Amino acid sequence: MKFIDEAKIYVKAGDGGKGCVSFRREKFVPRGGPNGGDGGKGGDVIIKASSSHRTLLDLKYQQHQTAKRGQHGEGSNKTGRSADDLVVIVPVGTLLKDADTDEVLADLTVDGQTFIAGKGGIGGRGNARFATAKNRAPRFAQEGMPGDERLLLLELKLLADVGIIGMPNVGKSTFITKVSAARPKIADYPFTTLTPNLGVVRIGEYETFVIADIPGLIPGASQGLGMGIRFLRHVERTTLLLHILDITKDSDPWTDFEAITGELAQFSPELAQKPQIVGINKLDLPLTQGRIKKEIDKFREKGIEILSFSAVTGEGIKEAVGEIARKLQATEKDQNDTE
Ligand SMILES: Nc1nc2c(ncn2[C@@H]2O[C@H](COP(=O)(O)OP(=O)(O)OP(=O)(O)O)[C@@H](O)[C@H]2O)c(=O)[nH]1
Ligand SMILES: [Mg+2]
Repeated sequence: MKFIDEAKIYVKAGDGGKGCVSFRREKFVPRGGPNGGDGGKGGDVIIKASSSHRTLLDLKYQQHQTAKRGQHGEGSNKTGRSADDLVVIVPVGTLLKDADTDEVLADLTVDGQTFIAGKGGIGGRGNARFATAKNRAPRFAQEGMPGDERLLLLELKLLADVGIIGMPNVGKSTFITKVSAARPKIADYPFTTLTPNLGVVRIGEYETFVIADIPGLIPGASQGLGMGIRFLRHVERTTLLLHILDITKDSDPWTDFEAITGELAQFSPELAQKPQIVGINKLDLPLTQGRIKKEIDKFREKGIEILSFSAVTGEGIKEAVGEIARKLQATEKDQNDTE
């Protein structure tokens, strides 16, 4: 299914139904009293998060979400029926903004969470309500109130504990395949991954964490090179980042590491500050084995501990997952302590 993480929609809640002007008609009674009923309420537009939805694709093609109007009131004091609410389903993790002011209206991070994006108008009162001692036969009734309308910007930001970042082709998708049931496409060319993938990693019997694989980053991504940096929003909510590097004939992991960290900072300083676990992949390759020690030392000199593993053979993967789980717990504990 196509992954769409942004949509702009116009919501219009239902207008209230009109109040009715009507008079009782009875045999032999020349003029009965007023009996026009009230109009019904218009439907609300409700945005609801669901974990069974993964994308905003549906909304890309249904940009107008209009709830029905209330029924008009009728004679014999019959109130018009209120319209049903219109429920628009979005994936969990959807942020709702007012498209005109950019104000954040709601962040739907829990399955079933709702936000009323537009309130339906109340129905107009029928003429029966306006009868007074002075005016026993009012010939007027109210219009219904208009339903709210507005332009909404929807932004999906995936919810994961760990975000995998790194240059294209370093083995990010291979890693997620190795540690979870996710099966993203893997291939020996850059930009194989075009949309984020989520995987659930099991640690121990009951504990799990969610890991997100996003498209590769390159130097200049913040200027729009490659796939750009807009996918970084999907790792913004994570607790920590797993930064995967590889060693190729003409590349140097430290230079790559600095370049990618620079791109993160361009996207958001908070993201660049997030705790990272750094790992060199493809440990099974002779080229990697020949240089790994020297490369690890370079990181150590800068005070950064770094892991090494092979997402193909599985060497070092268990240790990497253990380290991620440990750091996740430690970071979450720190965050809870400071809150
Ligand atoms: N030898 C070896 N090859 C690996 C390893 N991990 C990944 N590869 C290979 O490297 C290539 C790229 O792997 P991917 O997992 O698609 O890389 P990616 O980082 O997801 O790449 P993008 O989605 O393009 O950003 C594939 O041909 C993989 O088979 C590894 O540990 N050892
Ligand atoms: Mg990939």
